[in-house]
Amino acid sequence: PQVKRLSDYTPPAFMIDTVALDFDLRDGETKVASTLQGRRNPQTTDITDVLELDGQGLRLLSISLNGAAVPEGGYRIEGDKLFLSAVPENFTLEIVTTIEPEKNTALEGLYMSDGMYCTQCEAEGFRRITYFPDRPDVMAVYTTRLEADADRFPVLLSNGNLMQSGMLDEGRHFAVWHDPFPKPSYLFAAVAGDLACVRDSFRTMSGREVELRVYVEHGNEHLTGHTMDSLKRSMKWDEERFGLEYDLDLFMIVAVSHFNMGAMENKGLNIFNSKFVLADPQTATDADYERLEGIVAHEYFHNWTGNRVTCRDWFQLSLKEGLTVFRDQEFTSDTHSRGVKRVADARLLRAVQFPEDAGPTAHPVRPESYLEINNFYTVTIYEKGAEVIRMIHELLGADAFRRGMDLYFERHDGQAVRCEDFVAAMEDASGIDLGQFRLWYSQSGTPELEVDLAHDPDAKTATLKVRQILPPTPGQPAKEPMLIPLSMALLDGEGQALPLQLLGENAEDIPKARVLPVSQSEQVFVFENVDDRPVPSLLRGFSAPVRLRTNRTAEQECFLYRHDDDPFARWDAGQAYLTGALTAAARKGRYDAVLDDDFLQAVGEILSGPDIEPAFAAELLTLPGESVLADAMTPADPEAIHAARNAARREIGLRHAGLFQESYDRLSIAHDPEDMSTAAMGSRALKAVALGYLVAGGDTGAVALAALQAAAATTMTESMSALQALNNVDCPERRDAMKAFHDRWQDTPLVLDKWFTLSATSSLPDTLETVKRLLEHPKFDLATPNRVRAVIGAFSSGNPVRFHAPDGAGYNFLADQVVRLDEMNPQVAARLVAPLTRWKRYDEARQRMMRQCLERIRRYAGLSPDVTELVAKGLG
Ligand code: DPP
Ligand code: ZN
Repeated sequence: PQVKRLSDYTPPAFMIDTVALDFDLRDGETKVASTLQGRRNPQTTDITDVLELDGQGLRLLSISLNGAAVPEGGYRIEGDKLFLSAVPENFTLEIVTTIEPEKNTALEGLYMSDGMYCTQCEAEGFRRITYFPDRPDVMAVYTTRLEADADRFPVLLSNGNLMQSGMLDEGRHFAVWHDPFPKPSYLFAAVAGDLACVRDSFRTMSGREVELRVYVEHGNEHLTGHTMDSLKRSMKWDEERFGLEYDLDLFMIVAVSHFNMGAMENKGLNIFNSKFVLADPQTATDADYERLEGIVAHEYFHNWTGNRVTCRDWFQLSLKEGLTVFRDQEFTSDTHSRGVKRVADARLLRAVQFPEDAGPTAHPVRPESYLEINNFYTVTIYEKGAEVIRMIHELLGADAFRRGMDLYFERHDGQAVRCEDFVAAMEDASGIDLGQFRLWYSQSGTPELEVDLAHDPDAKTATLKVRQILPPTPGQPAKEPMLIPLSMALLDGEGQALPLQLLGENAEDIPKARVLPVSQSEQVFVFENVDDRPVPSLLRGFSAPVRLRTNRTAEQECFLYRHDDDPFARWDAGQAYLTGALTAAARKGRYDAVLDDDFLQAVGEILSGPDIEPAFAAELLTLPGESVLADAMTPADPEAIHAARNAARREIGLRHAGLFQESYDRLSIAHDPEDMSTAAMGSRALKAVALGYLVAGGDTGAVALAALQAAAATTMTESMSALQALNNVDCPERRDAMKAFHDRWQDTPLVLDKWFTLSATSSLPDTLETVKRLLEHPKFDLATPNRVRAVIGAFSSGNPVRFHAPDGAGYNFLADQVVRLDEMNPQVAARLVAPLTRWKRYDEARQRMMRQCLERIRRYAGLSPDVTELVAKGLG
């Protein structure tokens, strides 16, 4: 496989205006006839007469140009490319190929999932369906005819509107769909199956009636309510917040059980992992509800940011993904709690993106090269990309940002563009220079901000000294200083924000919070009229995706944890304190009195404080995860971290057993268990935290309480919070509750996945043995990505203390599974490799074993480009 480089981009020599596809779906072999109308690309001076098409795993039956069969010698096939020569200025190209969807276990292109046909074409799946210039800057109007057995595949769907349908001989039938909007091939979709349809409608802001359909397996109709509701709210929100209206008369979502990703935004025909469609309070947790809503919104929002304006090439992936994640985050913030959402997003970024940015697969938000684009659907492209958009939003302000969005659509609707075009629209609409800011797109790695406060009581000044450190990353040894918006305030002894008068500034309208534009390696900001030493509240609202280091004392961090009025900064002060205390304990190997009394008291105040939002309290009381702590310790010692975190949980649980019990009792009756309002979900989140700490405190009554909750639960949220509380305790109650859960849900795949994940993430010492047995479970199936992720992914990414077992058994297990899965589904196999590539963070013995595992994978004959790329980067 060849490395692709952004700098090698050339526009296509030929454009395709229309595509007519005809699928003859038959057992064993599907025939695909494609008719392309094309012409020379007027935007290029390329005078070649050779048309380049992509194709992978296709059997070519015939090819004809302007009505005449192309003779052998008129084209040549080299690897996954077909080169057709003597192509005139305008042409009609007809290509007939056959494919075998039944044998497609990679789940890219056309494949079968539980007896239905479906497609996944992003990023390069369309080339597995037919020969085509499979690149996003070739946008065409598609007409799709599907023909199949009428009994087994009564539902035939593709993008756009249904034009025609009817019966044929031999019990077959057909449907013709037409999508009037030009689109790149990665947005093509088709479905054929026996599905139930749930219908609704949405009236757009201009008064058009849009038909909404959700297709699911028969018997699952009652599980689609939250999906339909989320869709309608997303449509309304996009109209209100961005003035963006849906553009077709029909919007469809199809749920499939075998899916590599979460969901896919195909024009007018979204295809979803069933995990993110099906939900009711009995089978889905509150967290599942929130995730489902966010994903439905995300895919819907792509209709404008991704589909109407798409990417020129895959190096621009964050153009649509970063922007669309920003949009779905805003939707969730407007719908639920902004502060809680900000904390959740920061938590994810720290737990997953910062380590990626610090490891051997680090890449910029706009990468410059790749071997396999599937490996670039990363937290950096998505979540860091969204942070970059958020910083633009903060730098410009909401109004100018909205004008920038309007200008972006005005300029680029119907085009395939670059990240640069988005930034330029924002600049032009606001008049704000984003020159230096652009480095966020090209420089990889997480910037570190070192912020020290000094107070001079005589001069009455407070001085913030800010240093930015840009650590080297693969291919980028040295970097230029970036523009980092640092949102801050100075708090007095009562926690009140002080006026922030910068040196030499007029004393009028002095704000109490500011965004400091940090743009140099070292900078100093001096504030006047500060009588007493203040405590700096920093990076408020997580104003930039950076690592913050300060000279604040543990005492000051606890003070902010009590008093900061900015939700993120308050939570972050607590996390900073905890990270310091827990890693110190882990380094010393001493697990008594891990936490200061000061902090424990603050926890008590949060629990008994009257006016704190329960969902936010739950965040404040949740310790940094083991992976975040490992990231702050060099070399990371997974066992010491596990011990320190457990010790801290025990201390908190013991100290406040009474308050946790009170909270638990109060929250148990605060809402109906099936009330899915934001407030009810928040109460349950805090109740789960309380139960967790009661069990962590070691009281035997607490285990009985959790067991009782598991047995009596009438909803999945109640069930799961009880099982999670028991999951790391070696007791008969855990075994009984797990068995009862398994027996009750063994025929409900999405719930059984939860059982698999609980089993794989228990920190009990024998978990690896359990996981190996799970692979022999009758319901385990390597061909089902959700199940693979629920067992193998959960163990290797969600159970650090067992994955990093000192004998290397966890590493060997993962290497074996990666190799086994790669033959079947490279994309999912590659996703599993990441934990092995982070060997630099660990001690020498672990480093050696992890590298040996990577070497062992690399030596495997026939390894996919997907896994090859990650293993090669991992070995450095
Ligand atoms: N379906 C994936 C997403 O929406 C890739 N586009 O992010
Ligand atoms: Zn997306």
